[in-house]
Amino acid sequence: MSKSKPSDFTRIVIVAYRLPFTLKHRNGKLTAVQNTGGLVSAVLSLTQRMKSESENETMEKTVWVGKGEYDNERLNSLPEVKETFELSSVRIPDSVNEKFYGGFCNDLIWPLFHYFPSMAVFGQGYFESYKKANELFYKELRKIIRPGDFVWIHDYQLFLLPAMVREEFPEASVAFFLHIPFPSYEVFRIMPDGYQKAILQGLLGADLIGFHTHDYAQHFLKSVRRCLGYDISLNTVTAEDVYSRADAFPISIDYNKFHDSVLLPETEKYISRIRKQKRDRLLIFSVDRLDYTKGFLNRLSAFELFLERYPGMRGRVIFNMVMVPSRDTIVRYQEMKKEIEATVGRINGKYGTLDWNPIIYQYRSLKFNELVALYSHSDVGLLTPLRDGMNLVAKEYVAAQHKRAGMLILSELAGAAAEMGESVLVNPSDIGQMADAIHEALTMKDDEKHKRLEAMKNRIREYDVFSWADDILRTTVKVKADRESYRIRLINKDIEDRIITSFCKAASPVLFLDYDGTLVPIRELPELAVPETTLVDLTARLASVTELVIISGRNRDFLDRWFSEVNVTLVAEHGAFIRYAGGEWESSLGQDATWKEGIMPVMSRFTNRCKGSFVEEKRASLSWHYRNADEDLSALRAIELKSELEEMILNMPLQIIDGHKVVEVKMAGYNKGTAAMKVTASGRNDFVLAIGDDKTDEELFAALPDSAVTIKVGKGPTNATYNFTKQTSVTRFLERMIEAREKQECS
Ligand code: GDG
Repeated sequence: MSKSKPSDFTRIVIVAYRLPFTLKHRNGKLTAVQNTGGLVSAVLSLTQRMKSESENETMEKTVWVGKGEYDNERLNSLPEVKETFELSSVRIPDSVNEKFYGGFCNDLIWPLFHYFPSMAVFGQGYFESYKKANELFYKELRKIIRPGDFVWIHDYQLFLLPAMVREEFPEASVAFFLHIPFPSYEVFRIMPDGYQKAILQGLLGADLIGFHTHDYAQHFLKSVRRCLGYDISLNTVTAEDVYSRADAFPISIDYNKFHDSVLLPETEKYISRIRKQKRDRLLIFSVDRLDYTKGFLNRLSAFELFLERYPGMRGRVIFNMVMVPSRDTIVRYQEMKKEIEATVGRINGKYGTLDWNPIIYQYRSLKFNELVALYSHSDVGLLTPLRDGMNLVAKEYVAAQHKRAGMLILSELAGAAAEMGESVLVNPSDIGQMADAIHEALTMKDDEKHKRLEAMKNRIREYDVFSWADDILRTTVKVKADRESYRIRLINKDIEDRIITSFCKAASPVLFLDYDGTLVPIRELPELAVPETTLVDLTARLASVTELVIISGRNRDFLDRWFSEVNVTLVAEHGAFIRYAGGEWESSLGQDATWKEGIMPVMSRFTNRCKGSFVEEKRASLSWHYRNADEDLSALRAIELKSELEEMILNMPLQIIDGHKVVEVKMAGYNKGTAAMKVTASGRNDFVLAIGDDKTDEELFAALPDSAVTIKVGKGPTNATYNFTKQTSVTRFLERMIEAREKQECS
């Protein structure tokens, strides 16, 4: 098992579409200005901290791989770069980049993942260019990767990269973080099947796939289940060669930087300008890039309606709307900009007076201190995107509040809403609600504002961008360790050989074999899962070399019908009945089965509410099977059924078993574990082996002594020591056991 701690990493390798510097080439001279985003400082601080954690100072400079035009040598000799990162630029020809970045990323993924499917363009050659660009990134990355690296890939431009890394470097530690929303499966599946699979499989190359919110992570997992059919258990996806975890890691900000910068002299300069301009008026602000996801027109309509509904506010409020230039060479964006500007002009024309313009509109980016000044002196932050992965401006605005407090109005469709429930949350399509929210926020009492802000500030301060980065790194270490221990548990040839050797040496071995999913594959209907003659022969041959127990949830009739001729001990209905080889059925139950009369109607009702599910009645139990029903609906119904049943069986000697696609109610006091204990009670068995696939087999694995060999068929958490990946491995393994023992004539 891996013992790696974060400090065991010797280097961080970031891969993102953009390098962390803005490069300018003027008069033959190249200059670099470090980008001020949270990610850049988080990564630098993480490197610093890991350096101080690894006492021997083995931590190396962080490498940042991104699209760039200049030679690495030239870039890395720039004084501004030398201090911080080692840059590695990926050259992407314009012809590829146009269809990769402009096309697949921004014309397809961006609108689709932000729930604008009608704006998604499925352009010719987009996907091929996307693949090509990911390959170019990989070509650069593979030159760099070394053992001890933590490779951290960012955002929707690089969905295919993690799997490329995993294929060539199976031992690498890889995290991926998505900065935009991951849409619900119904939207994701609008893309052609091939794109869906490539994106999901690409991402599953990472140990950890991080999203801003729990919902995005769940959308991703659901897409994996529906599109690839992989097993998912507690956010962990497992399949042949895949072991990946998806979870929420809401990105944050450098809280102290935004909070403290308000008090800096460089900021004060801008604050006095704002004071002069606003005088005794109230100030509302918004800052976003020019993009259709930001909901500018809805916001303007809401502000207009606010002025109409609350005439007393006219002349007393200014809305400073900052729109940061972005993609404005594209016609669609130019048109959007024109429409926004026309609307601003119309509202100002309608309500403005000689000394008051309701909207101040700026189409430019602000200097950092100017931005902080605006945050600190605005009475309301009106951040109402139609969709946003997170929205960092909301967190920055809250962090910049001091004694003079403002209030945040936040779209419930921004990822930030999941953590900022104390803000005034609005639906950006509900213009009336937004208009009222503006009034509510502007007139909110100071006490109330402080109370709400404190709660949000504490959260952002506690989980700032540094904790966020740290959290991702530590979780990746954990997932990697889990992946390794998981792989160790998969049975390989050596382990099989060792088991068979001890089996051969044993004087009195016993084997417990589950039936469905272990001896035969799971079938759609239980009655279809009948053994073939080869299986009956196999069990007969096994029974001639060892004591054999078939331990099943099936009823007595079924087991009798197929195995009456075999010298085998049968356990029916999960331990309710035992028939020792050559003996009669013995019951572990009382006779009263009237409890079924209460349970049956409930299960029948759920069958009617969930097409494809059915009830199976056995002597000692009732089961609601849902393996043939719609995946999601039945999962929900199963939860409802369990909770209804739990209430019903309170104070009754009954037990609910949450099996594989089955909810079963049975009498309490016995299970496969108690049955196995009865069989092995004499203590004579010097070799015990159990194989099973279901949750009910877990009780068997748990009850057996540590010396027993326990094997789960399938993946996922288990009490068993080993796993087989597929049912067919069981038959092959049993054949080997028989042969080995027959050859040694030790039966
Ligand atoms: C993605 C997702 C997610 C903005 N204007 C100016 C300026 N900014 C700074 C802000 C803030 C950042 O840029 C914008 O933050 P967003 O949250 O809007 O993020 P994006 O970079 O657009 O995009 C988004 C984010 O990634 C993080 O994962 O939240 O949902 O779309 O930090 O302060 N900074 C300066 N002048 C400006 O005019 N100095």
